[in-house]
Amino acid sequence: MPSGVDIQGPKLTKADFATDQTVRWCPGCGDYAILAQVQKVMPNFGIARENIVFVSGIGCSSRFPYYMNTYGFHSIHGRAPTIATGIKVSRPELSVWVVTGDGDGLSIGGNHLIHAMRRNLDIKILLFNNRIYGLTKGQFSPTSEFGKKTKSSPFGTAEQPINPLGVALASECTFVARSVDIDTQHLSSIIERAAQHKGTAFIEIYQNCNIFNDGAFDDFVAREVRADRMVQLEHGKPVVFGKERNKGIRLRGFHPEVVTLGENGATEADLLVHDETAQEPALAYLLSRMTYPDYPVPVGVFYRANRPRFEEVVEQQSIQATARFGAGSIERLLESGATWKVT
Ligand SMILES: Cc1ncc(C[n+]2csc(CCOP(=O)(O)OP(=O)(O)O)c2C)c(N)n1
Ligand code: SF4
Repeated sequence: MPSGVDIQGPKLTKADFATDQTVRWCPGCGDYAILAQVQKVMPNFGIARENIVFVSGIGCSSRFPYYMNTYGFHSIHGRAPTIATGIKVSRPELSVWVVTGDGDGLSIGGNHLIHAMRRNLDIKILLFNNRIYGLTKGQFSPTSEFGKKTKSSPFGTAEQPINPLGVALASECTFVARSVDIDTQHLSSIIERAAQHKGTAFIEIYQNCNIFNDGAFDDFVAREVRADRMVQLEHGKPVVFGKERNKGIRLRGFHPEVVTLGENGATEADLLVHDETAQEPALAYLLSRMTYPDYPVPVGVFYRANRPRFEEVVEQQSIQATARFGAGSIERLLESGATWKVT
């Protein structure tokens, strides 16, 4: 059961989380695979549907709450973290999930996203990264590659893409992870781990938009190349990858390098051992910057930490203030201190 959520519900199944709404995503969209995994893991948390809320902004990904048989808000562009904050602070016992896209969460909603993360509310944020604006038909997004030609960048974009995990780490997020729409087993395990975390959990999910950015991640997520071009991070284990499990990442100062075990004297003992609980998120940041083709692309939990949660601190302050000053009154507050009459 997600932390802070203590409302036990009846035993549910995946089918209980499906709605009667017609799904409006394009056939083949990666959003379907993510929806299926979320619906699959939800019953494991033992929470009644009426105590779960999915909040989204605007975008294809943000249609998600319609398809979850829970409470939901399809809200305002970029403002899902804000609405989720209000819900969690006023009803801390609820399980609150945010679904956002790379446009919704990192363009118009960038400001809202970073502040929700640094507050460490116990909310779970799923950022569907398809490196494009899908709903508005194919404009570049903050995660589009430098030089990418789109409808709104006919000569190629002139700006560097944002690294969503870097944003989460810089915003003091206490659980930072990445997964992929088509790696369903990995995705469901990461969603479960996010749900167990006590605090804000951020998962970047690579998601294929087969209409406006098809194959954006194929170079490394395609089944036949994945083992050699991606690496699954596991806490306390050396960072090893490859079909033969014979390649790994070694750190030379602050520079990660790919080595082949058994070549040039490289052994497993030389490899970086992943520590998702490292006091400083510097290692997680280094890993988050590893991109194909120079490196295998890492997935898994990059970083997690325990810190006070916003809703708990606010609740405690409220209890203490009420004990000291009595129950509050908006009228008294408005009339207190220096007041002026405008005539
Ligand atoms: C205030 C406002 N500005 C712009 C838009 C247009 N708009 C709708 S969705 C969107 C971007 C969605 O991109 P993303 O979050 O990546 O979602 P996707 O559709 O790719 O899942 C934009 C710019 C809007 N609806 N409201
Ligand atoms: S436009 Fe792209 S992201 Fe939107 S539903 Fe279609 S395939 Fe999915």
